[in-house]
Amino acid sequence: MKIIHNATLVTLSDDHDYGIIKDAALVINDDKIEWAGAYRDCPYLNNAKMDAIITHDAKGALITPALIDCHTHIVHGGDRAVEFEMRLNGAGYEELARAGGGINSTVRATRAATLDELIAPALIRLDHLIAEGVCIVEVKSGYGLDIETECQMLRAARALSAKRDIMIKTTFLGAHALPDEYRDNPDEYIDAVVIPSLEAAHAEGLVDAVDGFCEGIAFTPAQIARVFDKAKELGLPVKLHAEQLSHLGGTKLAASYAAISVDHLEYANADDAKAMADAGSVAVILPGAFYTLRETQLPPIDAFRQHNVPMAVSTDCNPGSSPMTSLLLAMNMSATMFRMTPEEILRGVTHYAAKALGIENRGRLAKGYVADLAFWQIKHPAELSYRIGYNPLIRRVIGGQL
Ligand code: DI6
Ligand code: FE
Repeated sequence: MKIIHNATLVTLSDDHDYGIIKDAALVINDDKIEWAGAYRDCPYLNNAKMDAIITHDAKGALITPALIDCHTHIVHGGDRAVEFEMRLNGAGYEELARAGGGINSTVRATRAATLDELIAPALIRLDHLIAEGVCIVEVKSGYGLDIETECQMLRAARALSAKRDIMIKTTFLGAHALPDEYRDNPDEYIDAVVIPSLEAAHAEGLVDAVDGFCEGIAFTPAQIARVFDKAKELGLPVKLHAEQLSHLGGTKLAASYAAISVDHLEYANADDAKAMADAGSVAVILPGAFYTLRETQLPPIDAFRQHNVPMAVSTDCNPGSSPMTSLLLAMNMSATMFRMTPEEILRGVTHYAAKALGIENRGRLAKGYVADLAFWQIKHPAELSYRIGYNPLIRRVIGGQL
């Protein structure tokens, strides 16, 4: 057993005021939290077996559950910085597409990369997240768009967890975009590539969940439904990029498959929020893409509140619409741009992010939860959303390993 003392705990176990406990003690047994409460009430302190207890002075740190980034595309080849500059110099979208730009340039770079060439840059991005106290990162495929490269992306994602102290959750996103070779045949692409890739990746044990991009520039609800049917057949949970750029009905489709999350949602409405509430889906809010695309349609945060839809917040780290590797910045953006409260946001990068990944026992400081912790040099948890470009992390503790 270990006892952490001289700390303020942000337990998130209470429904109000973050479940803050001042002058607290946190008791850890193996990798799990055994007890969290006021130091003076700690039943383990005057224990006869005190010798077997290791105490750790947190020196006044504020401790939250470690953070969780529940929607990323950190594995991919290349980047789109030059394209970014060309756009700012006035190049049009079509001009760039003809010059091989956009998502298909990332697909080409990803296909050309070896496994190690996918892992190395992803590790750099991952290290930025880890430096901010992140303990779980979800990683999607979706830049391979052929059977071998979709699997290769997921292998690269899984390999990250052998190189860092991090849990990686892998999501199959074969229905992300239409590759050049299927330009006019989205249905054929679903049959010939997406479904067989999903089967192959699943057979290799590479898939924790199945995602899609339901959008005018991507796939229709009917096409996504075919992918979801296969996911269901394989016993895999689903999630969806929906209503990001327009209202196409992806949210209701996802809800009808009991999606664990629906993500983006700028163009979602109160009906969609209701459907998500009934299905138990988490709304994943992605301010990085909103910011990068200079979107003006705000996600319906009030409707999510009214219907008690849990909200998560994530980076959506990807080379096109959200080249962002800071979850703390995503937190700040969610407050300033979407008027989410710092408390909603902190819950959104901890236990609701876990829920968006189908994980039950993480993201709170309470008995039975895994002891994944972030120690911060701050006085109040609102500071995590308040500051811009500032990282007060002192240390991360994974699985109770002090
Ligand atoms: N939504 C997005 O904004 C990105 N993917 C998605 O599903 C775009 C990805 C890219 O441009 O590379
Ligand atoms: Fe995304």
